Amino acid sequence: MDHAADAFRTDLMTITRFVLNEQSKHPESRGDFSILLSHIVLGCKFVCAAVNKAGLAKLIGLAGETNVQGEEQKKLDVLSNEVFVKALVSSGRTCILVSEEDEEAIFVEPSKRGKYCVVFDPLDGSSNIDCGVSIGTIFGIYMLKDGGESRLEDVLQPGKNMLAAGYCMYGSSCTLVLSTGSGVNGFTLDPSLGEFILTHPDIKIPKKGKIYSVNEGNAKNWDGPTAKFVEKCKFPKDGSPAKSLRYIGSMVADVHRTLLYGGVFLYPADKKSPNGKLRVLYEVFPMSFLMEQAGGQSFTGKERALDLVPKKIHERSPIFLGSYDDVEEIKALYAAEEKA
Ligand code: FDP
Repeated sequence: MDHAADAFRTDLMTITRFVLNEQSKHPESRGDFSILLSHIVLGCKFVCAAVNKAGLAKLIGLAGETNVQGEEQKKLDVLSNEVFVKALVSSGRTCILVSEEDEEAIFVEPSKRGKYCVVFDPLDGSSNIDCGVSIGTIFGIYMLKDGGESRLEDVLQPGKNMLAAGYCMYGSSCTLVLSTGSGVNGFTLDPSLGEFILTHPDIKIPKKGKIYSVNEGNAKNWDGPTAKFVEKCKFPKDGSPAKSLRYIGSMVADVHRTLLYGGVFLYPADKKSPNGKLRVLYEVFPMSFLMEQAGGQSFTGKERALDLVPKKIHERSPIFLGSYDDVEEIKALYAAEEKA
């Protein structure tokens, strides 16, 4: 990419223009999906601004405490949830919302109801908030199953039924990565314009990577195949170079790096957490959807992650996702264990 020329580009592909272009490929479309996405984008911009101000706010005693006017300040994750719930409901295009922050699913009142169900984690990687490390919002979108009354089953669908998925990373820049089921595209927020601009068109993950990403502090509780895979990454027996370890502990940031550089991100099951840690609906599914759309794979240790049928909205699952060949190796280790 010619960055110098790029800096003076005058024909900008904004996310709105991109989504409208996609919409025009479906003449029957009434624009509902584009409207829904524009509300998600608004939520991302709001949270990005709040994240950028958070450190500063803390300096003057704001975040999570009482401000100079004696008003209680909301924690960033609570604030982000409120922003997304309000943005989604006011779009008039949603019927069920599942948020990491809310115990129960939200059923949108009839006057504001639409046909889409949105599952999301408004601010993932919350243990990184206070030290200013990259965090993000993750979302997935389903269509109401039979167009009638909305029921909880409408969000308990396998990930392969998602119409779209994405995340927004609040890092050194604010990056929104989106798939509507035909490839993956990345947009960077230009703060001077307040617009997300297409900067990473048609992202493809390298077929094999040089990085593995896992919380190795859990190693003593891992099962055989996970332990064998990580051992192979560090001490390959086939003459290939050892992989590098990178682990931020913020899923959006770790997955974003994996998508761009290749390699594998894993949050496996262990003896203490037999279902792993990450949530199926708003972590495992959206990220698996993006990985597959970028040419990678995603596996639970038993099956293709997107085939999983969740029984509860906050269910967890082990997850191995990333470059096609790396995940293939993990699948082979689990298959061998099953055979044995
Ligand atoms: P966090 O607990 O900071 O909110 O599911 C949440 C998550 O972060 C992911 O973003 C991250 O990948 C993972 O948990 C980190 O877990 P560990 O601290 O156990 O490594």
